[in-house]
Amino acid sequence: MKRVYLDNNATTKLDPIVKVKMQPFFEELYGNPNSLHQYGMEVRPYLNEAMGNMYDALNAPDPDDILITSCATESNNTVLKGIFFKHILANPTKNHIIATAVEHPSILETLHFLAQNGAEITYVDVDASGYVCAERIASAITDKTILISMMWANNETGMIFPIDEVAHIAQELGILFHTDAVQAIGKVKIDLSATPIDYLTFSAHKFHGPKGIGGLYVKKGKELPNLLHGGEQMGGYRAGTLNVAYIIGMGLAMKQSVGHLDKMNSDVRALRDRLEDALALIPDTIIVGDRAHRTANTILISLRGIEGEAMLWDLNRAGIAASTGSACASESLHANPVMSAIGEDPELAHTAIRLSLSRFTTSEEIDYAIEAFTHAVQRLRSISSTYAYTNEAE
Ligand code: C6P
Repeated sequence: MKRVYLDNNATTKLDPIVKVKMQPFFEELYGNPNSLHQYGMEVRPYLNEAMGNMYDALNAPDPDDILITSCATESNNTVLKGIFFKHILANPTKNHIIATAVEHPSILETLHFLAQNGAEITYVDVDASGYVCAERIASAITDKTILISMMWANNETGMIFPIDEVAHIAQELGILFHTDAVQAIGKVKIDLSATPIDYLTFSAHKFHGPKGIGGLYVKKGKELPNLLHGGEQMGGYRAGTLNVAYIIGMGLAMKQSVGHLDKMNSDVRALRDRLEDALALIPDTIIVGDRAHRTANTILISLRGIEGEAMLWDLNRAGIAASTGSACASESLHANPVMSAIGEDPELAHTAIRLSLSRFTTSEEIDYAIEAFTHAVQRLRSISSTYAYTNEAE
């Protein structure tokens, strides 16, 4: 059966050249980089190269830190809990955190936990297109605000948020600024020397690196308390033997992705637009967000009268991988939380399908996806009495 992978916001395939680069570190180059013998020492230049790739890709100034974590969820927990321990516990008069209402659960659930422990949180709503403007964030600031945490691009809608503007507002007011850039690497230009970001989260498997490795950029002077005690790795900040092969894979994957930024915004965008234009011709569909403000690979479409999960199953039978939204919420069959936050029509939240391409997606795959998607909608609508009834009534 033909298989087409259109769930690249959930995870991506490993770039073949990244796999080749990682291989020796599972075989002959297996030393612990903290060891003082040859086995340890011979690994270090490769680690330095990988870290250099990440600093270059993000244009991060040299004195700043990039901490290696196991995933973006860990990076997000680290920054929020670190700020709570370092700043809010020390000075409870500055206990206010601002985030958008559509952050990833690793932000939202950590904030709920911090709220139970004395932090005050404002969740800023998005508008009907899934966007939130800088003025809306600014109007939530109080003299108690210590941190603004705002994702760079939303994982479900692909909407790109005004990070540069908000980062400058935060800097001017002396407020810490964190961005979850998981869905932005390789899709939008990131320049940490120009945009005053204090903390930035990323995860290798979203840009064709391996799963189980991520990072947190920390600006010089904005250090957080130690996360894992018990060793000198990561400057003592996160003890534990480094995951050498994966760090090397992540470094090259980030270099490759950022190197393909133009391709993402030309070739991948053209494929996405062709798919979107074809799906928009299907009656009773809503595509969320102006595509000029979305990452070039993402479509979130709502199909009136069709349950998202039913559509997923039909697509899956045709070999197409899509999702109803965030993969980590897929085991609970509730409404798509981002669609709920966008509001208006409650049916939207149950009928959303996310399609996300990558630089490995081909034109033939898009042709096949258009055909299979259209066929699935026709089939499901033909058996849905609710849809038939609503249509007759109109
Ligand atoms: N979003 C999705 O289907 P991890 O799995 O920890 O490396 O990444 C978590 C994460 C954090 N922030 C954003 C914006 C994300 O999109 C994700 C992962 C996947 O949308 C899986 S839930």
